[in-house]
Amino acid sequence: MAERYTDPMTGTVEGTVIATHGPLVRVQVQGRTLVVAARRRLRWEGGMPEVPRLVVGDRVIIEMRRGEGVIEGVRQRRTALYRQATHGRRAQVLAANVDQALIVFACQRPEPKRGLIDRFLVACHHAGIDPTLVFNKADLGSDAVQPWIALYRDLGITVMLASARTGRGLGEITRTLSGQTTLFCGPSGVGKSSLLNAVYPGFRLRVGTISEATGKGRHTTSRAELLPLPGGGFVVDTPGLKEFGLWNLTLPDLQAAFPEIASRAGLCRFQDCTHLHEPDCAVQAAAEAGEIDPERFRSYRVLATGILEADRINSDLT
Ligand SMILES: Nc1nc2c(ncn2[C@@H]2O[C@H](COP(=O)(O)OP(=O)(O)O)[C@@H](O)[C@H]2O)c(=O)[nH]1
Ligand SMILES: [Mg+2]
Ligand SMILES: [Zn+2]
Repeated sequence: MAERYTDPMTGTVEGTVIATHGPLVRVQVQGRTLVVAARRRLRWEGGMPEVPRLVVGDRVIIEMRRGEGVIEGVRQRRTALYRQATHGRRAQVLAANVDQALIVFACQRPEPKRGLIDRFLVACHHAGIDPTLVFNKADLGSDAVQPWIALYRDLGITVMLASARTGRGLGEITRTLSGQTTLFCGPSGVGKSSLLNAVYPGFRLRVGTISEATGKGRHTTSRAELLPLPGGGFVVDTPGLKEFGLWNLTLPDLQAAFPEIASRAGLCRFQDCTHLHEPDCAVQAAAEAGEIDPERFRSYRVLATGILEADRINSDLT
C-alpha cells in the first residue's frame, strides 16, 4: 500500500492534510488518501505556531510502520488563513498553505458589492495569498462590470469573466487552479459551486444551497476541507467563509493593501496620516482630483474607520 511512497532513507512519506476528524487525519499522499493518527507531541518545523493544531493544508511527515502511518512532523506553514472565533477574540486557523483565492461575484445577480470585493482583496493581501477576481454569469450580460474590470486590472489584479452556464472562462479557471491550493470565496448565489462542478464534473457539489452562507444547520463548526483536484492541487471548501481574513488587521496593513493609497502616502504631511481627516493629505487630494476611484476610497474609509473604532474600544477597556 502506502509503503510504495516511503522514503527508503527515513521510512517516512509526506502528504497534505485534507480533513480532520478528531484524532484521525485524512492525508493526501501522491494522489492517494490515507487516514492516519497524529502523535500527541508533533514536531513543528520552524517552531510551534500560535495555534498548534493540525489544519487542512498542513504538509505533514508520516512515519510508516508495518503499514500503519503516524504523523510525526509538520512543515512550516507558508500561509495561514485566520478566522475570528465566534466567541471571544481568539483566532482560529482555517487552512494552511493556501496559495491563491478565487473571489467570485456575479456580473449582476446577486448584485456585486464594491465594498465586499475590496474587503476580500484586503483579506487576501493580509493573508499573503494571491487574489483573482471572477465575474460569473457573464451569459446574463457583463456591461455593468466592464468599468470595474478595467479598474482592478489597472491595480494589478487578475480579473476573469466566466459563465458556468455557457462555459466561458472555464479553461482559464482550470489552468489557474492546476497544481495550486485555491480558496473559493464570494457571496452565496454567485455560482461558486456551479463553476467547480463545470470545471470538475466529478465534484457534484450541491448548487443553490445557502448553508455555506449562513453557517447554520449541519455545518455549524465551519471546518474546512480540501478537495483534491484530478490533475494535482486542491480547492478549499468551507462553509461560512464570509468573514475570513481580517483578524489582526492594523491600519498600516490596510493601507498596504491599497496600492493607489500606499504609493501616495509618502507625500502626506504626517507620516502616520490616516487619510481620513488630516490637512495636507496627498491621498484625500488625489481622491478629490478623481485620481483615486471614489468607491475604492470609500472601501478604504469604511475599513479604516472600523479599525480605529476597534482600537478605541480596546484602549477604553484596558
Ligand atoms: N445564468 C447563470 N446562472 C448561474 C451561473 N452559475 C450559477 N448560476 C445559478 O446561480 C445559482 C447559484 O449557484 P451556486 O453554484 O449554488 O452558487 P454558490 O452559492 O456561489 O455556490 C444557481 O441557481 C445556479 O444555477 C451562470 O454562469 N449563469
Ligand atoms: Mg455553493
Ligand atoms: Zn494622508
